[in-house]
Amino acid sequence: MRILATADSHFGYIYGRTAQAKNLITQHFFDSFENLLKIARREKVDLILHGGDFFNKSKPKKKFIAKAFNLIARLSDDGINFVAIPGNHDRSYLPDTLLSYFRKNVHFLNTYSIIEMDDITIIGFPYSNDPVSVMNKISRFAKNNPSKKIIILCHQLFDGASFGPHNHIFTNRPDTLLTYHLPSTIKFVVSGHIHRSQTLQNNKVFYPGSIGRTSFMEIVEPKGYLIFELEEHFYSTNFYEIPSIPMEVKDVEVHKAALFSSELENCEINPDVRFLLRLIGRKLTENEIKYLWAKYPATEYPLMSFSPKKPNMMLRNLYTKNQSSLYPNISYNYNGSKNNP
Ligand SMILES: [Mn+2]
Repeated sequence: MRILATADSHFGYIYGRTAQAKNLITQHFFDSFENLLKIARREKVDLILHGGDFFNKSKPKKKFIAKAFNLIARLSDDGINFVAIPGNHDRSYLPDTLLSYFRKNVHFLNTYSIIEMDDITIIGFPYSNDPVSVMNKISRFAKNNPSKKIIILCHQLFDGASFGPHNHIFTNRPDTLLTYHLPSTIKFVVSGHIHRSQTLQNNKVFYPGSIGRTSFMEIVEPKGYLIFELEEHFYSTNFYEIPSIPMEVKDVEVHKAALFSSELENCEINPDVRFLLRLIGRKLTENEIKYLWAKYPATEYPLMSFSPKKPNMMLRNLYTKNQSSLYPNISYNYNGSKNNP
């Protein structure tokens, strides 16, 4: 069996300073997803798993719902199964309008659900504030059904997950799931939530990552999807990169009254990427903020943003040095893991 795993499509995500820019970014997420579906057909996958944050907001516009569903409905016609669960951005619930577009082979799971497909059992559940209880429930099911090959689909934080340019690691938190919370007999977990693709806990947990960058914290991350090959007694996985809109971050140290002077004059802004100009070192004045907006008009720099946006804020340097050159074309593979039953 072949499975394509994806997550965090954030349909309806908006960014940009002009209507045109906003459309471009929103459309990028739909295009990336459509690209994944093409790949699913080409690679003849049997099943697509979506780990949540399907939409960017819990009450998405009708046009976004229709657009997303139309893409998925065609898959069903091609005989590819699709299973999705809601994430925290979906407020653990996918809109009823979406569910009402019923199709065979398409499963939007708004509650804890068990789906049998060929010889595997998919257990999916919406983003939960108490994932340990849900895992206990799955453990009981696994114990009573020792021969079932269980795959868990969820949208949770797993201990050891990393994100951001400084590789912040989530650990020792009450809301992170640890290896011992997982039923020992499961095959693996596919989860949304962390936008950086990674594998954790001895190849038991996989984050496919988001299909496009939402936050500048994702600047260094390649975006893509995972393909799992399930054999009788083992599985293997690979991460494949898809194109995404590049980001650049430029830091300008603001000294006393230096903002209007040459420092900004020498600062090259690339209008074709999502560009973040960070003014660090001291608070900005109202006039300086006005000056910046005037110096970089939205029509010329539609994908540019500043921080801080408020004059009374002061910025620390969040990024490693030379961040503007940090858009590496990283591609990496997960080694297939032997998972003997
Ligand atoms: Mn997300």
